[in-house]
Amino acid sequence: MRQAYLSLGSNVGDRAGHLSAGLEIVAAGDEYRLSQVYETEPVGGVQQDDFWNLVVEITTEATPRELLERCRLAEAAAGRTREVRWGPRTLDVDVLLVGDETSNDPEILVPHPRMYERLFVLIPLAELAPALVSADQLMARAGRVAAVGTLDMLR
Ligand code: PH2
Ligand code: MG
Ligand code: MG
Repeated sequence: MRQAYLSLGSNVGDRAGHLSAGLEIVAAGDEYRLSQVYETEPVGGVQQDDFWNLVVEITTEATPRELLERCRLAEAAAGRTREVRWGPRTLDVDVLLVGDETSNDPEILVPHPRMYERLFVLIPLAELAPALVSADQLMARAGRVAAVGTLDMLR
């Protein structure tokens, strides 16, 4: 068993509902811990509503591939369709880290190649696993990220 970290984000419809439903699918019965929910400014240049983002730590034997499959199932269950890259979505789930494994599979790169550029990932990740994020990494990033409470409070 090792700890895998996944990032969840939603900025369309019932954000707390999409995050909760997605979470049950990606955890798939494994034990998990959640960060708070953060309201975050959209990154990537597309004009759109604020996201709610969180990170989940899953204690699992699942491989990066298997975790990617769970992400796809969760996104499909939220009714996600093909959309603009970095545009609005009911639910996005990305695999960040899987223990200390590296995956060079082009469909599922681990560690996630852009995770250290994104404050909406680093802040909730640091809340769950402070040793995985340095102060320098946090300070080098800009963008509004505000804690809004636990998912339990919001749903
Ligand atoms: N996801 C994106 C693009 N931009 N911005 C924020 N704040 N949060 C996201 O989850 C996000 C984003 C593409 O997956
Ligand atoms: Mg994403
Ligand atoms: Mg994604």
